[in-house]
Amino acid sequence: MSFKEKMEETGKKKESKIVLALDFPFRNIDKREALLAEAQNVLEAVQPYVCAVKINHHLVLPLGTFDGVQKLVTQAHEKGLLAIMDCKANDIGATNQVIAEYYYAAGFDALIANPFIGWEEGMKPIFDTAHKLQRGVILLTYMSHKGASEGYGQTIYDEKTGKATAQYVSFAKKALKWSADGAVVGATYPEKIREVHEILGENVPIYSPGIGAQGGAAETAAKAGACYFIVGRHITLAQNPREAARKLCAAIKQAR
Ligand code: BMP
Repeated sequence: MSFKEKMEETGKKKESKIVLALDFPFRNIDKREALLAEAQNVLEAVQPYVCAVKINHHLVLPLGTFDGVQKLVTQAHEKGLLAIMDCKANDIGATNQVIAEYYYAAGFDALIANPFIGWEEGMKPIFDTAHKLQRGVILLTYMSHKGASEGYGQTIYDEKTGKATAQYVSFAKKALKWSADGAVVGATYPEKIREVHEILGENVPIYSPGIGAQGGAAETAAKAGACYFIVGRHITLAQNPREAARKLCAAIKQAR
């Protein structure tokens, strides 16, 4: 079963489309054990209301991939959740391959990569590694932050047609061509979600971050065509993470 299919199945089983971004602010490095315990507690508390967990440098750097992070991946799997590594792979293919091999070896079901590097000797080794191990690749398409327009929104010339097009439109077409398992489009740009969704249809699901702390709204993103909702600080830094996740899960269900 592909990662895309596993996400569909897990989303239905858990009745949630939320991907928990398990992110926390910087802590003194002698507080790493407490950080791991906090991450484990939040994951345990919110697991009924999410379908996957996404881990970023916030935990990989202090906890280590094959130490604390692998414990969290195992915990997620035991609770029936999938685990996504948000490494935004962005290097030459040979390096990307090693990055992918380590994260998949740690148990991650998918990783996020930057299509800017192109296919040959860039993205291809990641997809080859993912296919061999039956894991997923999710591609950045239009990021959620303010400066996203400078890169993802820039005008480029399409190699084949010679016509001007937007960078994110080209990335969305590549996500389709390369059969990516997902495309990341910020919830802060619902009009971009709509446009990318028109290109991708139901073939490549849209993962939308930027909800809450960055000002985006899950309901608006859902109506524009987002399929999964990546949510971090709105849940992890809430007074009651479980309640924050429960409420958001219900709001998304209603919007969809
Ligand atoms: P938060 O909900 O706390 O803003 O966290 C969003 C998470 O998604 C962070 O881990 C961030 O690095 C990631 N992310 C994002 O915010 N925007 C993007 O365009 C792509 C991301 O991976």
